[in-house]
Amino acid sequence: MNKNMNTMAQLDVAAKLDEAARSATAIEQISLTTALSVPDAYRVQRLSVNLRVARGEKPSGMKLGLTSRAKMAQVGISTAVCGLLTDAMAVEEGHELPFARYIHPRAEPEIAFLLGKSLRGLGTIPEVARAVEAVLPAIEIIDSRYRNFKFSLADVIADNSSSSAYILGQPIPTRRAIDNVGMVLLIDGKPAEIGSSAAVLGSPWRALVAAAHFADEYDVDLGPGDIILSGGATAAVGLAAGQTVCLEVNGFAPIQFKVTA
Ligand code: 0L1
Ligand code: MG
Repeated sequence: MNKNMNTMAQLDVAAKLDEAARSATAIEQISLTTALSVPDAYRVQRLSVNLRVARGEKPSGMKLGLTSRAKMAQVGISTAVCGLLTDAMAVEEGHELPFARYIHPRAEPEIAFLLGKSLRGLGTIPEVARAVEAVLPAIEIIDSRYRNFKFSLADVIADNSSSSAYILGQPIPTRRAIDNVGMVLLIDGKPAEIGSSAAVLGSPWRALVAAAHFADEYDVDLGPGDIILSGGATAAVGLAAGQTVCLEVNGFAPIQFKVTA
């Protein structure tokens, strides 16, 4: 095994993960053959997103991952992570999600933030709250590029924390309480996961503070118009073609989309 990854090796892994996502083809975990540290993995993540940006995608924010116990237990990792979003990952509410574009997509219920100001240098809930223009319900579609959805902490970070798509609901002003709102993810009209936003680090606002810290640590510009996904409040649900997926969050309009072949 290599001890440290040089830039060429990081680029090589980034290209491999990028191609796996583009071709919807699962690959072997990187950490099975290469010593991948967490800092290396965040560098690979950035390099793989740079490849998307070079193809014309625009950065659109950050997702927090593994911010609830249900999510941590589902994948056996108990450290919060972040990933980078681009505009190509945004799916319009009510539109279709083509299953063939993904390897083994899963949906999870989230609270999202729309930023009105930069998050850089902010460190407390009152500070980050002042940077938020609106809160929104959101469904994140995660899709690990690794076979069987199995990975180590560094593997999943390198894979942009399984980022693949997100669907946003209607924004509402931030004065609406979001600390403990009920969330139900329905598949074909039947509840598949039921939870509360409080499962996300005790409050999604804490996930926003974590996003500000990640942005400072990994030098990510997050500002007006960017979206922050706070993390799944429940375990993620595996999707199949033909399903209709709906998220109901107390106090918000529901979000729905259909999974097509
Ligand atoms: O959004 C998430 O919590 C996903 C983080 C990566 C782990 C996973 O793919 O479930
Ligand atoms: Mg998520």
